[in-house]
Amino acid sequence: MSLKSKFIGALIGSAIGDALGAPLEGNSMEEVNSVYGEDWKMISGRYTDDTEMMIGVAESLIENRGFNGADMAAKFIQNYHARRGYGPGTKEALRRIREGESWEEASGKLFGGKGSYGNGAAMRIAPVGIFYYDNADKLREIAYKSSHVTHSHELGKEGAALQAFSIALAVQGTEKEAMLHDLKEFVKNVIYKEKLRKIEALLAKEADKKAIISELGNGEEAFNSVPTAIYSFLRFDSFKDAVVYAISLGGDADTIGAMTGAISGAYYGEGAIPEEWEEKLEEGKKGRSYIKWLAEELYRVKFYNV
Ligand code: F2R
Ligand code: MG
Ligand code: MG
Repeated sequence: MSLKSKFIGALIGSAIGDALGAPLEGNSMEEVNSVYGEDWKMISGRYTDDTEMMIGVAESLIENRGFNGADMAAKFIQNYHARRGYGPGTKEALRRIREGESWEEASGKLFGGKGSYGNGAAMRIAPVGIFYYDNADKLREIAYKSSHVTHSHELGKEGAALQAFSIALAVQGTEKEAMLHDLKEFVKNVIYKEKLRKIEALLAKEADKKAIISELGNGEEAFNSVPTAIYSFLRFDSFKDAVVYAISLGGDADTIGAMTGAISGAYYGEGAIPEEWEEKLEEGKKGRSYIKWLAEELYRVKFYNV
């Protein structure tokens, strides 16, 4: 499978997971499973803040041939539409920057000066995961820096780096068995190390959904959602099964769907994404064609530097 197909799969897969999970965000696993059976249809195809911010990350990397914090913050602000449903911390960080604070300082003022550990940095990280898929040190550096625009807490940044590295391993085509080992070597924070250990144990016994939610989480915190997305990807053998499972856990369904979709799309490539989902994903100025174009541009800049 071509690398270009993996680049497109990661970005479109993320947007599809987001749009598929969006109507279910905030519902419990029991509520989701009482309404949905086997047939998972894309309802509106509208994406949320997850994809709007991912678009900003991609645009900025392309225009700057790499990371530029002031520009990335500006892209987030230009693209911002409150109706996409942003987290309160991210909203506040972007307001501060819009009103003149520097992008380096704004996010550190949130949550009593601790910074955010929400999953808002991880949910948008797919462009970093594909662009730096072949350089783990650079990937970590840019994942931390791009997170810092809105998320300065160590756990928010580490969650984004872990998600980006999962996407990178998927682009490389790393065998699933080897992936957990590589992720454990990569991650620095003890909370994520423990979650990766739990993933291994849960995969070994095909645990039920209640156990996954209580052990890995389905919330808005990066440490309660990034590991859940990695688990969803590792447990299943297709893009569709992984993403449907991720969303069926309820809770932060759009975001866990987006992160599972990004890893799965990077692993299986665009061709493995159900056509009926891709066709239903919103079109328009920054819709599915634009997202595909961004992935192609990241590929072009990376490999041809033009
Ligand atoms: N905001 C939403 N969904 C609610 C509205 C959707 C509704 N359908 C609508 O249309 O209005 N979803 C999006 O937000 C999540 C990403 O959040 P982000 O960007 O990380 O925001 P924030 O506020 O920084 O963090 C999220 C929450 O985590 C807790 N938290 C974070 N850091 C904390 C700290 N240091 N101490 C204590 N708590 C902390 C807080 O509860 C934050 O609000 C995604 O789901 C995205 O889809
Ligand atoms: Mg969202
Ligand atoms: Mg969400």
